[in-house]
Amino acid sequence: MLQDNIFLKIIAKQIPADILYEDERCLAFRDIKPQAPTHVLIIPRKVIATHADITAVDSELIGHLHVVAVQLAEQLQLEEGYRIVINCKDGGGQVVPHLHFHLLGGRRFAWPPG
Ligand code: DGP
Repeated sequence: MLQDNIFLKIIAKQIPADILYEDERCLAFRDIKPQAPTHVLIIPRKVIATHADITAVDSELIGHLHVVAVQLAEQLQLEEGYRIVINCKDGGGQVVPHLHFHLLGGRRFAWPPG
């Protein structure tokens, strides 16, 4: 159920996470199953299930998530570069039904992605 997903429990501090940043609109914490030396998830507090559920009212929020990603990349010393990934729905590899940006860095990334 949407209201039961693991990220809502992290937002509610019902389960622990290695939180690197939080404010009134979002949270950033380390991924439990890192795919790169640095792997951080950036999530809005607002319930948005998938990237496809973003609407025009979320424009400022989505922009904010990107600004937070840039600040984290700087803080985490990803000056060589990094990758932002948003998996959308099952076909896009999404497992947790709450919008999240993956911020990945610390290694080189191939293209096309798998
Ligand atoms: P996605 O496949 O795009 O839905 O990615 C979900 C990510 O969430 C995946 O990389 C693993 C991560 N994840 C799942 N459960 C937890 C958790 O309980 N804590 C943390 N920190 N990350 C989690």
